[in-house]
Amino acid sequence: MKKIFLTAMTLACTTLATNVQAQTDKTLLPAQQELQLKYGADRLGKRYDPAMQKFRENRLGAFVHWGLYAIPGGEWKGKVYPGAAEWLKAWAKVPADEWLTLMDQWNPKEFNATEWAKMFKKMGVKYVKITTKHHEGFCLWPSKTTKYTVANTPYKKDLIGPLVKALDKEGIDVHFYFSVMDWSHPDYRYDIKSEDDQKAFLRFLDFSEQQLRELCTLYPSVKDFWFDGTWDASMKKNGWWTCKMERMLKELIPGVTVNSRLRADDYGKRHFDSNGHMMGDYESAYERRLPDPIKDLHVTRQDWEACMTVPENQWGYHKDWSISYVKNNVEVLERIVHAVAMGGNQVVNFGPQADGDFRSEEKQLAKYIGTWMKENGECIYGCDYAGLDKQSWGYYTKNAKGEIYMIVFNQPFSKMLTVRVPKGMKVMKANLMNGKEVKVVETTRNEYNVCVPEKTFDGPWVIKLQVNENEKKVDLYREALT
Ligand code: JFZ
Repeated sequence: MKKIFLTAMTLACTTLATNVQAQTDKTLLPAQQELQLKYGADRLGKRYDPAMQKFRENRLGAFVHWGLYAIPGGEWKGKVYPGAAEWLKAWAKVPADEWLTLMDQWNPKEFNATEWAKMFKKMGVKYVKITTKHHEGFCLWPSKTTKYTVANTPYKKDLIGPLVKALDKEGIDVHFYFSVMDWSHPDYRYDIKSEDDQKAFLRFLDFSEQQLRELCTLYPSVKDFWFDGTWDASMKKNGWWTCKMERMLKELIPGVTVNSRLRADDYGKRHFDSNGHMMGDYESAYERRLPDPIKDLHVTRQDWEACMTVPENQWGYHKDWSISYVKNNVEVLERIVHAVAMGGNQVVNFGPQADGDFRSEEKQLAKYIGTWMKENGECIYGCDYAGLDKQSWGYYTKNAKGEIYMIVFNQPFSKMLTVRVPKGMKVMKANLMNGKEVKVVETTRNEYNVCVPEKTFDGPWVIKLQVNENEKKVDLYREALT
């Protein structure tokens, strides 16, 4: 299993790299020379409707990976596995039937949808992506399509419904994670090697379609579907289905957004079609990594969302966080800022315990991020790539009014920050978030020093710059860069 997964991942990444290349170096074919695709990109360029605009302005989200894997928490028959806890079934080679008997222990007595929504609200996230079904096949909603659901556990109750309601009430958008790959279903195939395989797989695709329709009917306020587990050869040979699902969801839920990971085209090309156009509404390949702030500026032209784990690679609950590197608060914050500074969203993962509560480290992290966002959130929400050269002190973002923020992670010894601006732009004034003005000195043409006070807290400074911006020139500069 591990081998299959790794091979699939390597392939996925290689394909992706080639496609990104095609996107960036303007080698896209003129429209009339493009391959005629039935299941390629449904649209060229970004979406600008209000729902997509909202997705983009949200910028900060939380991921929740919750399923049966939270019960063993990375340990099977006395052995602790260091790999991702939600993949434990694969690491410990547990047969599906045996794995699914964990359902007899599913009873999250501490689960409180209102408390969850309050924690996320305080953290300052604008959306929550929740695993409706991960690779194991267990559904957090009482699906009529399978017996592997919450309805057939001691807990009995729906988990998605109350969560949707509580999040809706707090004004937090709900996004559904959905794994197409399903280890519980006898008709799932990794590849299609015979007619029988295809027949079985078609039955499986029909089952998946029913599940998606059900989710749309039961929870019509959902804003986004984030697909996963679509890298197998079987899916690449059935790209038509991914296209059909994207269209179906968009018909059932007006404005819904869909990630690029769902999609494969007529030739099995994923994320980007054979003509190099992104499929779906936003790119979702930046997983536990981020684009390089100098080399990868092409991403600033598309919509994208990154997702990150707090330990090295644990999405589901793992009982032992001491076995791998765990990021500190400032590192998590830096990844949020890094993504926004390049025009993307960042989603921070949570892996709730089997009892329905969050581990203390995650609660503490949510609190830290929330405190910082409350004071400095205006440099995140609705902000974008600022078009300025990256400096080693941190990152820039830009709000809709064209004001620029400096988010300072590395406080220099000299307490002076270099700001290099494009021709035609002048820095007029700099203020801290508390309104206090800080000194700006023009050192040479198009270059300034912004002075920062002594730091007395754990986290980055935010400085807001008033610039007399010549939009046109800045855009030209950005064109030249990318
Ligand atoms: C997938 C899942 O296997 C994992 O358990 C978790 O849900 C994560 C969010 O998604 O893992 C992936 C999927 C894609 C890549 C890497 C890990 N990728 O494209 O590099």
